[in-house]
Amino acid sequence: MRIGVTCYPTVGGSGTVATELGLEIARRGHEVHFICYALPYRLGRVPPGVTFHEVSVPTYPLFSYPPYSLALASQMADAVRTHGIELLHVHYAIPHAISAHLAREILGGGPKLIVTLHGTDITVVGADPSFLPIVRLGIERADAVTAVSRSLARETHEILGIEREIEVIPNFVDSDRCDPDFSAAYRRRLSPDGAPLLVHASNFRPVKRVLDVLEVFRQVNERLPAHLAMVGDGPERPSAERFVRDAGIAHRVEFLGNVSPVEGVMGAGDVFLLPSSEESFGLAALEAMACGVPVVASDAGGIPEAVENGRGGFTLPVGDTAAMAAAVLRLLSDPEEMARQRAFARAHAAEFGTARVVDRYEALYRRLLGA
Ligand code: GMT
Repeated sequence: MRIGVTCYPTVGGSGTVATELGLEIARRGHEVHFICYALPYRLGRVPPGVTFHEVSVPTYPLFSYPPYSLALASQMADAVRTHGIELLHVHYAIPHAISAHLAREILGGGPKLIVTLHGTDITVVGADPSFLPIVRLGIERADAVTAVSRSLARETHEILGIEREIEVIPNFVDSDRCDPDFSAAYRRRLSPDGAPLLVHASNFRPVKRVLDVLEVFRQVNERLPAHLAMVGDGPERPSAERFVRDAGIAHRVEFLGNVSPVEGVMGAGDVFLLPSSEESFGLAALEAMACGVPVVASDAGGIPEAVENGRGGFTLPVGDTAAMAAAVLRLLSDPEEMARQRAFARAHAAEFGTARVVDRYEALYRRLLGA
C-alpha cells in the first residue's frame, strides 16, 4: 500500500502516534509519505520506505495569516499524483481533514481518507464556534474516522452533533524505548540525595493543570522530602516557575524543557503525575507505565481508558490535589504496594503494544483499499 500521512511535526502526542504508526507501517513493507510543514520531531533517521514532503507556506505582505491549509492541500495533491498514494491518513482534524478534501477536489477524486481525532482538535479548538462547522464537514466527508478513546468518540458525536461511525483505536507504546541505564543516570542527576522523584511531562498548556502538578508535589514534599522533574515547555511554564519560587520549593523542582527520548526521564521517576482537565487519552501516562512507573492522574476524558484505577495507577477527580498527594504518599511509603503497582503498570501498558494496535490501523487501510 502507498500511504500519505499528515500530522503536526512538533513535540506532542498526535505527532508521536502519527510518526510511530507511519514508521511501523513502513517496516511492514508499505510505502509511507509524510506530508508536513517540518520533519516530524519523532522521525529521526528517515528509513528507506519513508519519504518526507515538506509543505512550504509562502509569505506575502497581504497574508497576516499565511494559508497553511491551502499549501498543504496543494502539496498533498502533488504527492498523491507523483507517487500514486492510495490513502491519506491525517492526524488532528484541523486543518488537516479539510486540506485532504481540497486535495481530493484538486485531483477530481483520488485517495481514500482517514481522519484520526486526537483530542483538542474536537474538545477545545474544534468545539470553538469559529471552527465547528468546518470540522464537522471534514469529519463527515472522510472515508473513515478514528478516535484514540471511547471518551473522545462520544464527545465528538455530542460536540459536533453527528452520528457517523467513529472507530476507536487506542494509542500505543513501545516498551523497548525504556532504557534503564539511561534512566538511572537521569535519576542520579535529578535526585542526587536518593529522595523519591516525581515526574510530569506535557506541553504546559492550560488543560494540563501544571499548577496542580506543583501543588501535589508541594503537599508530598511537606510530608516526605522529594524531587520533581517537569518535562516539556509551553505557555504555563512562567506561572509554574513563579509558583515554585513563591512556594519555596524551587530547589526541589527541575524544569528540563523538551528532552529526547522522553522515556529517559520518565523511567527515572517513582510516580508520574497527569492531573489534566481535558485529556482524550494521556499517551504520556502510558509511556510512563511502559517503563514501570505508576501514574497518579485525574479522571478526565479518556484517561481512565489508559490508566486503570488501582492497576498501575490511580485516577482521581480533576483538581483534587489533596487526594492525588495522598495517593502519591501511599505509593511512596509502601514498598510492597509500589512493587505491585510497578508490575501492574508494565503489564497494563503491554496491552497497548505497538504491534497489536498497528494491526488495527493496517486492517483499516486494507479494508478501505480492498487490499
Ligand atoms: O494537547 C496535547 O496534549 C497534545 C495533543 C496532541 O495532539 O499532540 O495530545 C492529544 O493527543 C494525544 C495522542 O493521541 C493524547 O494522548 C492526548 O491525550 C491528547 N491531549 C488532549 O486531549 C489534551
